Amino acid sequence: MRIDVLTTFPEMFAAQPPAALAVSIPGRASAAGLIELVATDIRAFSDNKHKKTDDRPFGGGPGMVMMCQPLWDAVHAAEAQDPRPATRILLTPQGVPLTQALVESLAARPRLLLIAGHYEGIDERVIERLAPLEISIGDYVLSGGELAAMVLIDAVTRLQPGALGDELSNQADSFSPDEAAGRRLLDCPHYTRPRDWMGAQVPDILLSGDHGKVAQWRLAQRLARTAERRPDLLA
Ligand code: 9D3
Repeated sequence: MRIDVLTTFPEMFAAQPPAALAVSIPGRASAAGLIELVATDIRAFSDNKHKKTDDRPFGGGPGMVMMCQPLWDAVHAAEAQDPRPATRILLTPQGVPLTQALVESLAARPRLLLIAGHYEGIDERVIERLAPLEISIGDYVLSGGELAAMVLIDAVTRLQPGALGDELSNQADSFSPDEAAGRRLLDCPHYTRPRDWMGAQVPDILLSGDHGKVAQWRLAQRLARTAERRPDLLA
């Protein structure tokens, strides 16, 4: 999969791959050539002699607004570099929430083109013409879309065929009935040696050697935790 990132802070993606994606599963996937990450500097496409990419908002108010032209030209220049059709994505607090279901859909595409902004906003007319999928990574305020883009890249990268190493089995073959039914549950608690740590014990069932009982207990733990912490996932 090819992933383009369009940004006015290309230095965040200058390292190949960026530090946050150079280790663990994304690091291995990069080394194996499963994802190809290409950063494009939107500023390089400014027609303006000062390489300006933003301007003051019509109607007044604080902050600056990204202009249409540099972003429009950057998108088309990036898309022309490769014949695979790109799924355009704008990272924005106004987007649909990123979920694992959406990640799975995006992971199956040949090419993603991610647009990250550092502005109060982007001129609505270029968003309308580019018609990107608009995605948010949650209800909190970031300084820009670049870290959100890296979160999305991490999530889709680990789903590329071959990205999960031996130490992490793909869970597709061990879905619980609830997951098979499309309900996503929180994980169960985990324990390792020693059996007694500062007087705290490992639950007896995990030491019983009864794999059926262990599986039952884990599913019950997952359902209880999900009901307690994330009732929205069961609704
Ligand atoms: C003054 C209104 N602000 C909205 C709360 C404007 C604004 C804040 C932060 C505009 C852009 C940003 C930068 N954030 C992102 O680009 C962003 C983001 C986020 O802040 N939270 C969750 N997901 C995302 S995806 C991109």
